[in-house]
Amino acid sequence: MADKDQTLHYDGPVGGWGSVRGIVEIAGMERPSPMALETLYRQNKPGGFMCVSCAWTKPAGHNALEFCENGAKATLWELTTRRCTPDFFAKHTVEELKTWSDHDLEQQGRLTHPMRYDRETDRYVPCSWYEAYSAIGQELKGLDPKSVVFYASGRASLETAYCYALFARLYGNNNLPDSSNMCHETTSVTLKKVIGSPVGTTVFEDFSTCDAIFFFGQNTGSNSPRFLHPLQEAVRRGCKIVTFNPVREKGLISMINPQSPTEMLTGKETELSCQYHQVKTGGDIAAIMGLCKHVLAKDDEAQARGLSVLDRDFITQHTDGFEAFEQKVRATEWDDIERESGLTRSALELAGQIYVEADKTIAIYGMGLTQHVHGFENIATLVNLMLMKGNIGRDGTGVSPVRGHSNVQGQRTVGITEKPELAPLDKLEQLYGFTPPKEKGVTTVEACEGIISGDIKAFIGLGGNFLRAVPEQGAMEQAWPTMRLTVQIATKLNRNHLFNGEVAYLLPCLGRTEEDMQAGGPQTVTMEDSLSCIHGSIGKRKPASQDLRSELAIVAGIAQETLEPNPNVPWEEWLGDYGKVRDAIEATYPEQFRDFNKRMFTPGGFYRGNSARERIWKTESGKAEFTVPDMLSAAGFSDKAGRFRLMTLRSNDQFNTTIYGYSDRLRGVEGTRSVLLINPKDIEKAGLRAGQVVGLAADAEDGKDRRVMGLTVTPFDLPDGCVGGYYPELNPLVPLDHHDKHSKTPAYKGVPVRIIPDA
Ligand SMILES: Nc1nc2c(c(=O)[nH]1)N[C@H]1C(S)=C(S)[C@@H](COP(=O)(O)OP(=O)(O)OC[C@H]3O[C@@H](n4cnc5c(=O)[nH]c(N)nc54)[C@H](O)[C@@H]3O)O[C@H]1N2
Ligand SMILES: Nc1nc2c(c(=O)[nH]1)N[C@H]1C(S)=C(S)[C@@H](COP(=O)(O)OP(=O)(O)OC[C@H]3O[C@@H](n4cnc5c(=O)[nH]c(N)nc54)[C@H](O)[C@@H]3O)O[C@H]1N2
Ligand SMILES: [Mo]
Repeated sequence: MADKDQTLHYDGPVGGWGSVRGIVEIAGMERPSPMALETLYRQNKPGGFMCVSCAWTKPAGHNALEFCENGAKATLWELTTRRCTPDFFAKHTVEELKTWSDHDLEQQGRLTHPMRYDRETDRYVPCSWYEAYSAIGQELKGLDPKSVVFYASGRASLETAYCYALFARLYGNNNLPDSSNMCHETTSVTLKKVIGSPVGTTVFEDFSTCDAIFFFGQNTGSNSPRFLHPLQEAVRRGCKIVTFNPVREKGLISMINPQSPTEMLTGKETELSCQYHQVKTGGDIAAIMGLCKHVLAKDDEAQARGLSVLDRDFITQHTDGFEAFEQKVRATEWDDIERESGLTRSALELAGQIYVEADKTIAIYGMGLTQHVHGFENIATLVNLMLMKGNIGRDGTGVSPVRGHSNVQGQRTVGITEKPELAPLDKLEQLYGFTPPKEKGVTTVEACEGIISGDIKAFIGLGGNFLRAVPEQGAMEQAWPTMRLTVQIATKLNRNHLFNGEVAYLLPCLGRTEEDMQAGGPQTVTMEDSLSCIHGSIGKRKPASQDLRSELAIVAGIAQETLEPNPNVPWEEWLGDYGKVRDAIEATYPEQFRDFNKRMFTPGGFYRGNSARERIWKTESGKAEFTVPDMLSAAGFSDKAGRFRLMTLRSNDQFNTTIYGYSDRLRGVEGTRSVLLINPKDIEKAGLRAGQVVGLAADAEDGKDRRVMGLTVTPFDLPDGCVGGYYPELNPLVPLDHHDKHSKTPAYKGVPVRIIPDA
């Protein structure tokens, strides 16, 4: 029998008292500083600061409290009164800290001093900022620029991101991978190819006029909860939501708005999805082909009556490749679609009918589509579906990837990219009088390959927990210390900081909620949300320690010690007044950042524009492109006896590798993260029993030994042959070469595994 404590079956809606309790619990654990609540009130509002959690948009007509359970957790996490000081590091060797959990490491609180790793004593020891900058500069000067990686996790502001990318190029490389390479890179590559714009085309107002919203593999309730409000409003005015997800995620089933006193008191919940399809992991291409088949069938019927379901004018005028795609859809058999999607023809026809009847449809997606070997085809097939009825570039429509980190999209916008063709190199040359490197830089996966092979000799991390977030953890942890230089700019201690190159520094920075005082006074920073709106953000809290520096100061500090002086790159002036960095961003991207300083506090942000939304297609053909998928499964491997498809999931109680606690309230998994979620039929078939402890081994063709032990078999409602567990604990199972073929985004949602005894 399942241990009740381990699988509490939570049947309530998302939001409601559960989410308030979530905030209160985290507030208890983090011991936030006084005035933390005042800070929460200012979250996501003009003149306030932008949430450090997800990238969901910050609407102009904001709620009294424009934050959610998880945004509050992220803010309180930053405002903790706990401090991870030099005393702490004096007490613990790094080897000892490796035995601690991710949760316990971050629970030590905010880093307070710049630290250098001392190999002899295996401890971090305090150092001065000057020592750190000059030692790092010396090292960088001695290295071949090709062997240095400048990683960014998607939080740093547009100002810091711009400076960081410029620094890397002045230094001599495009080695600027970021967390996006593990996340929505599939989006950037696919959407750029098929509609000519690397980001989503929907804007906030579209949610008030659309007739249907199709959701693929995005877990709104946990990962972008403020998005539930416009969804709730859409449903109330009659919009239909159809969801495709192997997991029945509570957030997409129903919600109670925790900010509505009446809903809280009456417990009245809104049903969100009118149809919920538990597609097989990796089964979306097949499912979407099924929807397309239904659209064509209905169009054939309509044609007989002189009507049309397809938007033929749009297809003729704006798209390329429809005939080939149409042929492929007609030639695809329902039997194959049913087998690969795990859904029945009649279920797909029901979903397809909503699409046929809706005049305006928005398609939403997340990691369930991007993190597969054929992630490109997942997204491209979804775009095909949208193009059939002209659902791109018209009010109330669009394809809308939901981004992760709060400024991950923006970092790409202002130059953090390993793809030189995406950076305005000519402009940089003209503005700063140097020859920017033209050679392609490394993606996250290529950076890992380089670290393992020894080609990469230095790693600078602007935030994040790279080593914990990437695939192939075993080999990566072994290879990491062979690097010459590792530098981590961070707010809290994490597992990556326990693996160090020969020369290693841990540099603590200000968080976004904190006052950033520079020579020219307190500074403002900006970010871009998931719907391409740019917002200003002012931190007002007293910094966690007087020895912290802003991220921009740290980047400028290292850059100045590394590069020859260049009168066109006035680091000191920029540092004294971030407005001047914004002027530089405007000079580099005049169209998108016109009047940047004037517009940054526009309520709701200012929209940076999107050509595809205007039906201007910056693609090879000059049109929106239908593509023909060569496969129906995105998994990229065949099924066989004993092999399962593993999805690595986020719980409601984590932000990426930051583990707030052990309560995945919305899925009813409590008290542990070491679980193997698997359906009761598969438990029986595999001869297991609920509560038994097992291990997982990667079932990759290369035969390498990759395993994670100590997982409790936990009955869970999943499609046959699909199992789930938590990221990042299961990352050692993901082979490095298991990634989307086009973008190299790791296929974290479709890992072939076998269940092994826990011996
Ligand atoms: N609280 C909180 N918020 C976050 C984060 C966090 O960790 N915690 N992380 C942030 C970041 S960086 C990101 S990128 C986003 C991530 O947000 P999401 O895009 O929602 O990513 P995940 O939670 O990894 O998985 C999304 C969903 O995909 C489903 N899924 C898995 N495989 C498949 C499949 O093959 N097909 C389909 N249709 N669905 C599938 C899973 O069941 C899950 O519901 O959230 C951001 N916001
Ligand atoms: N198996 C599996 N692996 C995955 C995923 C998955 O779904 N499954 N998802 C992938 C995705 S979508 C992403 S985005 C990556 C995330 O990868 P990363 O972005 O590299 O990881 P995070 O966990 O977000 O980074 C957390 C750390 O950031 C630091 N930090 C927090 N706030 C700040 C700040 O304001 N400034 C600075 N400088 N540092 C700060 C803290 O030290 C904290 O420990 O993981 C990827 N890995
Ligand atoms: Mo992400």
